[in-house]
Amino acid sequence: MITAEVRPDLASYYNQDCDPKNLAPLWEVLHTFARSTPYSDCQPYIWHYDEIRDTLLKSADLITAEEAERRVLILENPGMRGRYRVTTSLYAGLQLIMPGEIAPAHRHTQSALRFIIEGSGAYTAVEGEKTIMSEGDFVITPSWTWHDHGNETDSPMIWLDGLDVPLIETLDVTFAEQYPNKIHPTTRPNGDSIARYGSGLMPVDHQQQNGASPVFNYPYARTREVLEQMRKTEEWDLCHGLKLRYVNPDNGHYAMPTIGTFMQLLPKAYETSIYRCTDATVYSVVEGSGRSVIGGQAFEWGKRDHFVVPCWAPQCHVANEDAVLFSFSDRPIQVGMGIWREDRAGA
Ligand code: 1HN
Repeated sequence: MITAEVRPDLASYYNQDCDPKNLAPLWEVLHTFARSTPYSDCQPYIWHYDEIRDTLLKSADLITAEEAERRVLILENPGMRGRYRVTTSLYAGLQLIMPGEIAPAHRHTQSALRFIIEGSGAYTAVEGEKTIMSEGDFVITPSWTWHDHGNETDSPMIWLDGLDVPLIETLDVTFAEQYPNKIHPTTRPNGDSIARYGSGLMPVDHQQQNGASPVFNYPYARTREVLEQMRKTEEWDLCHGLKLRYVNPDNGHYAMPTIGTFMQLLPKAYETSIYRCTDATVYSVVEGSGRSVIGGQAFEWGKRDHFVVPCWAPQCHVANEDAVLFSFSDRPIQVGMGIWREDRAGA
């Protein structure tokens, strides 16, 4: 690397010729763009649910869901504190909604997922259809769709929010709008979208809308049944155990254009082979417990814990008992751009 420190002629060229004209020499920084392997500020990390649950519940004594608009504690990656993100391109948070509360209707260009962590019976409404949510359900609110949440039960409800906030910020395409009323009117019966689009059928003249799935709740009961049925054939993947991706029935792609979501089963004592991929991934433990080694660091996990695997960090997992893991990443973007890579090492 040529540096201005040992070349005073270059230093004065940079400062006096280039800098006033908003010009900068590529040769000083080319090595940071042209790397042989990825660099990331994102660090492997785990949030143990039993250590953060009380902190989240305490927020309800301090602020209402309506005051907060969304009462969420952001899972901030320790390598990117103050940048409101869990990986370089994605945001994650845990949202709390107490009995009787409403999180008012709005819409934005960011795409969002909810993955239900604790409680059942609260609803998310998307574009006039309500869905009642239960633990393990995966719910989407596609870009620019009106959505509100409400809890008409008598117990708190907590879910994981995953959004492409940092990605949309990078592109500068952040738009948002408040709905004039707290709640968007309900125009379709509960269960309408999954019946129409999520049952291996589709209205004959249905036209694809915006690249997101027309199914907006993928209930855990169905997902779990699929895993249980598939385990009977004992066809385990060496790196993943049994791993499924959530799919948009319109086009066979991911449920949303920017965020890929997955559910996997690791049977008791299963030890995955070392694996790495370029999409930094957030995991949510749905059932069971186990241990992962991520970028050389060991993490013990149990139900409702959340952990992050950075881009290209080697990962392997062992289940102490049958374990089910939900995960999400920006894989659809990387695949669409033709830059996604994986390395299955020996497997
Ligand atoms: C949002 O709209 C929700 O609708 C949650 O529940 C988290 C984080 C950033 C921007 C919008 C929600 C969000 C968000």
